[in-house]
Amino acid sequence: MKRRNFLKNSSAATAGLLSTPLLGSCQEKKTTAISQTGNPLRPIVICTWDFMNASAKAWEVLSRGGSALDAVEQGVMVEEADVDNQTVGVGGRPDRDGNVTLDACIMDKDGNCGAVLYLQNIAHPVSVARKVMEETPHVMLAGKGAEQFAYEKGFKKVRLLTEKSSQEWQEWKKTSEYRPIINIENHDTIGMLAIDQDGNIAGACTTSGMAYKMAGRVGDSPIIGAGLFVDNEVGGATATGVGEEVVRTVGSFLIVELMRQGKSPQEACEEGVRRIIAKNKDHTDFQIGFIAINKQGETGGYCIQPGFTYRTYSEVGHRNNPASSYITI
Ligand code: SD4
Repeated sequence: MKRRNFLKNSSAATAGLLSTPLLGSCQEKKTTAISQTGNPLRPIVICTWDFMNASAKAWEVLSRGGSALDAVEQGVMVEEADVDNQTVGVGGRPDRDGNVTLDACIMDKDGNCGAVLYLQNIAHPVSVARKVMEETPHVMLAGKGAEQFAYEKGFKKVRLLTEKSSQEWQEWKKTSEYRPIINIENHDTIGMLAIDQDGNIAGACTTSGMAYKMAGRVGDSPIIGAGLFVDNEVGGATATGVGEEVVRTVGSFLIVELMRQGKSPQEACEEGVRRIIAKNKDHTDFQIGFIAINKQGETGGYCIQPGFTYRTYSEVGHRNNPASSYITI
């Protein structure tokens, strides 16, 4: 693959009007929300990847006056329940030992947050994270403690490993080579941000993490500030991709702080990616995608490798937006 770095952020704004992702696209674009009334665009939802059903569910909640918090929870639950999504919830790919372990977090307009890490046997980690936020004095619960808490709250024990994921794992074990495939195998985590009719922002992020990871490994997705951050005065950001790199730069918090200092969501995502690149000058063979939204309902997304897309749903339409990338083909 021939690669060339983007050196500038100045390309023309292009609204993402595509119903299918432009995989490998090297377009650079800025997605700017414009309300027909000229007021901040709300309600609105944005999520990583082409998760049409999840964003539609969140929109359904928002458009009947529901809160951003309910919208993001119910939106990402669609992917957690989808057995065909092998990177989130039921059907997720297991770790090296064949165990599916889930990470999720949620954050509300008041800066309250909850997270579960390394959770097994529970279909909806985001809802357990919400219970941690609302019904405990803690922010994070991990492993057996999180699972026990979930049962106490009425969640049912389910088998997360599907036949398909199990067979793929058996196949993987023949070589046991850990080689994440950019944009496909390991990168379909859903991070979602929403603004409701009252202008309040919330976010959620949920994943089964990197396929065939070491037992006990936790990525960025349940880490507040890394995989997700929301500040109701400013906006929110969330991430997908190789979690270790997002944690090292506290990516989502960084992006929200950059927006606080005046950057647009697009500019802030681009700077977030550049910080990661700066720490990995010789290691650009991995994917990170950031999305962000500000209080006005403006959105942005940026990634390292071509191929990342994100969904937006507002009065302006339901769109799959190809994100511009640091590396182009
Ligand atoms: C992780 N960030 O566990 C997650 C993986 C991911 O799309 O985003 N997959 O590192």
